[in-house]
Amino acid sequence: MRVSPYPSSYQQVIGDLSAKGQGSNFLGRYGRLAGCSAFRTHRKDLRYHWRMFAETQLAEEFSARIRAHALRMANSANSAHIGSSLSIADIVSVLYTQILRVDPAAPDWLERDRLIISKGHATSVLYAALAERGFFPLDWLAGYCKEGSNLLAHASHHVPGVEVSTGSLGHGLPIACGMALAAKRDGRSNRTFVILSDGELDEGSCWEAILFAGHNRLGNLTAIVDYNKIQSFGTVKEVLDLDPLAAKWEAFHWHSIEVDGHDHAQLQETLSRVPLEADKPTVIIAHTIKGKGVSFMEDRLEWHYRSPNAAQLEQALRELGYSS
Ligand SMILES: Cc1ncc(C[n+]2csc(CCOP(=O)(O)OP(=O)(O)O)c2C)c(N)n1
Ligand SMILES: [Mg+2]
Repeated sequence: MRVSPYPSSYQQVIGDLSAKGQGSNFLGRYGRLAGCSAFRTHRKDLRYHWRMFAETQLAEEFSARIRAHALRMANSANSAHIGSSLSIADIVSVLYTQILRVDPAAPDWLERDRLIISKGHATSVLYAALAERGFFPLDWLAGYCKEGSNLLAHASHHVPGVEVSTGSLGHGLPIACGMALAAKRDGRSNRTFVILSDGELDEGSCWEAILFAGHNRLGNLTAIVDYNKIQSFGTVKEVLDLDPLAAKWEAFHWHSIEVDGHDHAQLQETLSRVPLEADKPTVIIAHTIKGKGVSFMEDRLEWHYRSPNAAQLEQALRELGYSS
């Protein structure tokens, strides 16, 4: 089996999944392939392409799993914001399978990378990803939004692996700036990532933080904007237009790049290269679709607040390749 360039990725995720008896078929298949001598003699570039393929497969399967968990959680808790969660499932998946240096056995490890989901209403996929990575048992997910559970409707730092409680929009980036500045001053190499929503950028506190990070040359900070073009009560264009979004961040001394927020290979390639410019914070503007992965939820405003009933859950899971 290959050596991963990311301390916490691929092999660790395989370990996490198989420890729980959930290793997937493709992991077994490619794991056996990697062990055979013919495969070992292949050229370096072939190994590279296989590695990229296997990592993308891993992240895509992880995405489907966390989408399915989020849908079941929304149905069981009768909670909202499923569209917002599905929107960032691919980003969260690539981060947790390929990018973040984190250790589920030591969630407070000082050198860990930090991830803040500033759009804290989209927390179901975060909880699902943390459970899949082994930060806590998968059966905790059934308690989501219910009496006696720590898994609150908005991200709670009482849950292992959640860095910061969020939900009141506009707080995540300012906190991430503080974390990145502290790491820089302490000489630590850990990175800070923060996922923001497009509607959230209506908050003035975001722009204070954008100004601050550029000024302080926080190259260890990466913001990912979930640019799904929909907020609670309308489209971003109708409510408060953000365009030209990349130019605005650039004017505040950030390096910007635009990607397809559902394209795993593109996300992986971009996230593994940050900072894209020395000593500059990076913003990744991820073009996404609210409700991505479930045909009747995609790009539909009403799925911001609705939860799927039993029949809708069944259809959604079928579309993701699950029978129930
Ligand atoms: C400070 C603050 N004001 C209002 C809200 C209520 N609220 C919840 S989600 C949301 C906006 C949703 O749109 P967007 O930010 O684009 O997130 P998406 O659901 O598209 O991910 C709002 C206004 C909030 N959570 N925080
Ligand atoms: Mg939005």
